[in-house]
Amino acid sequence: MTLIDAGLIQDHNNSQLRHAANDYEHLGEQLARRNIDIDVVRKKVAAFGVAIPSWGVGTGGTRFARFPGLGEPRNVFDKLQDCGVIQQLACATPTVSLHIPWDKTSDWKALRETATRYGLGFDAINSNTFSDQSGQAHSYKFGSLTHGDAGTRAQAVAHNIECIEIGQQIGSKALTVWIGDGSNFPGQQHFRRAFDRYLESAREIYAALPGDWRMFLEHKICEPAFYSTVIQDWGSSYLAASALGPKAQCLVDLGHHAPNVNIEMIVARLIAAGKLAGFHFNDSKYGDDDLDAGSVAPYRLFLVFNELVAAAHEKVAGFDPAYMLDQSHNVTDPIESLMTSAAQVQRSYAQALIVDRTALDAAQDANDALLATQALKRGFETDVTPILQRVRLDAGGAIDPVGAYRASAYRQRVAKDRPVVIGGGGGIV
Ligand SMILES: [Mn+2]
Repeated sequence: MTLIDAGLIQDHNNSQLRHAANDYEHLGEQLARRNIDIDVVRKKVAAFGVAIPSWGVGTGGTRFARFPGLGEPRNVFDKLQDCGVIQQLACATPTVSLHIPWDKTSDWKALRETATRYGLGFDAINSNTFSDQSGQAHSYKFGSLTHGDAGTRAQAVAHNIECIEIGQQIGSKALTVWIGDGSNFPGQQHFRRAFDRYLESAREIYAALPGDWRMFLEHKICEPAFYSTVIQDWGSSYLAASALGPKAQCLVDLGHHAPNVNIEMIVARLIAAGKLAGFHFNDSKYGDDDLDAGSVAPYRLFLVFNELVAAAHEKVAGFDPAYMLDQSHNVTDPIESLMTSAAQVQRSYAQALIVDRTALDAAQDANDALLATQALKRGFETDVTPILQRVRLDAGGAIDPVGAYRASAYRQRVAKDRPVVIGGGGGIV
C-alpha cells in the first residue's frame, strides 16, 4: 500500500539524481583512498533499521502544556499509517514499537495485516504501569511493580503479562518494562525492600516470557519520582537483569542519565556483560529532554555507535541490540522529526563503520592518544550524506525525505479526517 504517490517521489528525486550520483562517486573515491569500499558500507547501512515509537507520531508536550499539531493520529491504525509514510520516504524504520494500553485495539489480527501492507513489522512492546487507567482496581500513585501492597503489584504483573500476550499476536519478540516507581522524599521508601519487591514482581513477568522473547529493563535516573527511582541507573538495571536470567537485558535510553555521564562507556560495559538489550535514541541538554536524536550532541551518538560497530567488528558473542527511537516532538511535525532522527541514527552508524579500526587499535596499543582520537574524528567528520541518499533511493524512498513529504501535502490531507485534539495525551518514557 503506497501512502505517498510514487510518481511524486520520483519527480522529486529526478531533480536531485545527478548531484546525488556525483556526490556518491566522489565520496567513494575519498573512501577508497582510505581503503574503504563505499558499497560495503552502503549495504550495511541499508540493512540497518531503527524502530519508530508509536507514541512518537503524535505531538508531544511537557508537564506545562501541549500544543497539538495538525492531523494528529486518532488511534493505532492512524499511527501505523504515519509510520508507513515515514518508512516509505526515509526507508530506515521497518518496525514500530507499541505502547499498551495507549495502542489497544479490539482486532490485533487486522492491525498486524495493516502493518504488513505498509511494509512494517513490530519491535518490542511497552507496558505502562506509570499511569492509572480508568476502571483499574489499584492506583499506581505510590508505585506498581514495587508497591507495598501485594494486590497493586499483582495488577502490574498481570498487565505486563497481558502485554506479552498482545505482543505474541503481532510478532513482537521483546517486552520493554519501564516503571515510574520511586520516591519524592528522603525516607519515603525503603530502598532495599523496594528493589526486592521489584525483583519478585519481575520474576513473575520473566516466567511468562515465551522461549524466544527477551525482557528489556529500562532505567531512568528521575521523573516522575524526583528523589529516587527504583531502577535508577545501569547498575540497578544490571543487578536486576542478572538476577532474572539470560532473557533479561538492560535498555539504554540516552536521556535517562545524569548530565555528563559517559553513556558510551556504559554501553561498552553492558556489551561486555552480554546484557545490552538495545536503545531508546533521543538527545538531551539538561535531562530527559526527549529532543530529536543527534540534534544537540551528534558526537555522543557517534561514540555510542563506535562501541556498537566495534562489538560487531570484534564478533562479541550474543551481541544483538534492538534500536528504537524515543523522543517527544513538541514544536515540529512528528513525521518530519522521526524521518530526520532515523537518518541521524543511520548517519552515526555509517560514520562509525568507516572508522579505521586497525589504526585505532594500533594507536591505543602505542598509547598515542592524539592519533587514536583522530581515528575516531576522521569517521565523525566524514559527510556520509551521499550514502544515506543512495540507500533511500535504492529502496524506493526519497533523496530528500522532508522535501518530498512537504511536497506531498500528506499532513493537510489527513487533517481533513483527523480532528484537532486539545491538550492531554503525554506519554514520554
Ligand atoms: Mn525510553
